[in-house]
Amino acid sequence: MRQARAAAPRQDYCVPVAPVRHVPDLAGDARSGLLAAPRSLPPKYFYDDSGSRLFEQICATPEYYLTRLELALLQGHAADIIGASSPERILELGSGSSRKTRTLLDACAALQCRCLYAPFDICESALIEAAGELRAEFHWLQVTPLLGDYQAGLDNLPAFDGRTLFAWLGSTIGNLTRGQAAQFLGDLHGCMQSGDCLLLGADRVKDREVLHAAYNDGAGITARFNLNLLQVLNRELGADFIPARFAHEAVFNEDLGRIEMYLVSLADHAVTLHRLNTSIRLVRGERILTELSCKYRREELEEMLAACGLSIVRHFEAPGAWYSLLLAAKP
Ligand code: SAH
Ligand code: AVI
Repeated sequence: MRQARAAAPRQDYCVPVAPVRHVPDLAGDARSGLLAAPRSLPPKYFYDDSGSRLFEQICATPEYYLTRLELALLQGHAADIIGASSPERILELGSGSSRKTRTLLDACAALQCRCLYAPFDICESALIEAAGELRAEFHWLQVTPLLGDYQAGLDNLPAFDGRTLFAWLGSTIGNLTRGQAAQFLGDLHGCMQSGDCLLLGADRVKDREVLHAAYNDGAGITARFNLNLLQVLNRELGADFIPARFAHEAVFNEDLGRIEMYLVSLADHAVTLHRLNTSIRLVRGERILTELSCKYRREELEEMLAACGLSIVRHFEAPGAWYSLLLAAKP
């Protein structure tokens, strides 16, 4: 008789988080955003496998100060953050490589706070890679990668009987409009239990030269990240964008307090989107808005958290008030 063998735990599996409400897919967003004037696409489509890797490379450029400043704040205050929030689970929104989260996990280990880790992202390859690395590094840690679109609602996140520290790092909040961000924080508040905390990283308004350089790095990695979106459209929608016909542009819109990133057409030309049975004509100089990156003022961040019912526990600031890391609790 053959002995039944226990199945080896799957290491490449992400738990799907079902959408609470309908959100358009790439075809829908391309129809409403690319066929319209002015043209735009949501930034979540940057993050295929190549896009996620390019983002990691952006983080290492000398101009992109955000990652380094946030990491330094986390390194300096992780013990305080874990001590104040005593999490039994850390659920990270838009976790990407989870690289900076290691500071929190190290603090958990040092404080004997054995919590679970649930990274939640739209990019499956990034989740699988990060989960594998974390399991190898933190033997005590149970990692449950969650795959989905957090803008489709949070009510279907796995229920948990215990305190959760929600983390939303990297200033990813900046990629929503201010209105969407306030609405999202309201959604998040709705799925938090009393005693849960939110750790929010957000970039601050600053000198326009510094901001400009961060989104126009000298090595051209941000340009490659932006142009990679065209490869996503070619692959997923059978489109025939020629990346060489576009240029990367990132400008700081001082009135709206945000970086706006565009792909600019370098010539008059037509592009066919076979899967949508349509084509578009772009004129020279015409722009497709691919990302917003909102930069916040200190009071704005505090007011936004208070407006959705969260109370601020700590507000850590990078030197020069260049970056904020806020810990807020649901009373
Ligand atoms: N938090 C990491 C990664 C930031 S990059 C850091 O600070 O370095 C933004 C991450 O958010 C990417 O991994 C991307 O895949 C994810 N993301 C973007 N939009 C998302 C959405 N709507 N739902 C889930 N994840 C999203
Ligand atoms: C993920 N997000 C916060 C980055 C940002 O700064 O807006 C994405 C990015 N875009 C260009 N560079 C980095």
